[in-house]
Amino acid sequence: MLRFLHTADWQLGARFSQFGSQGTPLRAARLTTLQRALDYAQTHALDAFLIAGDLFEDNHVDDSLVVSVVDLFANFSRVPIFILPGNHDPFTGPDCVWQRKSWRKIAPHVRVFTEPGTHPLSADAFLVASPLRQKRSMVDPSLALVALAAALPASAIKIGLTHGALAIEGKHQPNDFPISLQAASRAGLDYLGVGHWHNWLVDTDGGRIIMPGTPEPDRFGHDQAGMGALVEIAQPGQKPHVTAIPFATLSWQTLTFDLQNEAAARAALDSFLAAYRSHPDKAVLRITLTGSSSAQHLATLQEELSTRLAPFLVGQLVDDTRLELSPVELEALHQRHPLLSQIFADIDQLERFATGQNAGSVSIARPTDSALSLAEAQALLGSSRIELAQLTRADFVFLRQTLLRQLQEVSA
Ligand SMILES: [Mn+2]
Repeated sequence: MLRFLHTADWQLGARFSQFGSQGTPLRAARLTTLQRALDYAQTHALDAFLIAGDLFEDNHVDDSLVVSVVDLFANFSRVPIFILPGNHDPFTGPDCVWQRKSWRKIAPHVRVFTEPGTHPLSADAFLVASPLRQKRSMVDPSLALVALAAALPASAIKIGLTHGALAIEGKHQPNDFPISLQAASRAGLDYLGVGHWHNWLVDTDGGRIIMPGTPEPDRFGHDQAGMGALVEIAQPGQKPHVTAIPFATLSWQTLTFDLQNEAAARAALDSFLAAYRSHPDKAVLRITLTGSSSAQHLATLQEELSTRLAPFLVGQLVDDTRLELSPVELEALHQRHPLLSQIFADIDQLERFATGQNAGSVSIARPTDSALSLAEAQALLGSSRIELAQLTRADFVFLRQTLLRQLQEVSA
């Protein structure tokens, strides 16, 4: 029985610059998670720990990080560790991260594949690896495994390791190392461990090509990230038994707060925040505000939410709301900006012509504002080469919001 842990896409040294100073704990979490996964492999006496590319964010990461990683590997001397350069950290030559001085004192149980190669995993199992040596390529990196696997004894369990995009129609770029969906069976491999995409993906080539995703989530919306693949293979030709092992340190969670129904949004917010109150130092939270609101109400709400998010490791507030004028503001617009009021009436009329719908609650114009005739509308749009029928409701919502925001900026 061969048992190993397949991981990928650690991207140590990722900057998270969009989070400012909050990026520091996000970076640190990735090392903590690596330590946890190595500890798991050693505690369970696994035959190997595989890193299928992108251990590092890029070839320019701090030297102190490389030293930390080399030291960390040295602490887990009872599990053989195999590392493959990926597209983030390709083995490109003298300037790459794999050529730093620190690697010269790497422990003997750690191997970095700087070129395609073979390594025994047990008496009857072998690893064949095809590292990346550039950032982009149209060539399938698993092709190099065919000859390597063919040279192995027929009775051996054969494990492949490489990095790239699975060549799923419409889901990959042709220059992103496209890996054939039959790459494992084509090379006669029992298992092909790949890395690149950050979500768990295990149903390719009859369950023999596995993409475990990143063991530590690095963005919102990756709900299938945070795991490593525990792989058990009883004998050659037998389907691998794969178990997802959760390793993530941090939990990335999002909530949409819809101002159209603030009571319901507040109830959802309460339970959302309550779920992470016991471990606020592990929570990376994003709240997206949607719906429409007056500028004043929005400012008050943003202040309140910022306070409520403050106890968490990362609390991000995204404003996706639309501006709404109060009756007083609306009256002021009509009084002080009659021309603008007329423009809003024309927009309403255009929307009726284009979509057959009335503007409804978003209407800003006065009913008394005279509106365009169909002939005038067509003449106006015709000179800009716009087809009336091509305009959608979203176009009109965007148009009104753009005008209102500019008006707010001018009058602020
Ligand atoms: Mn990658």
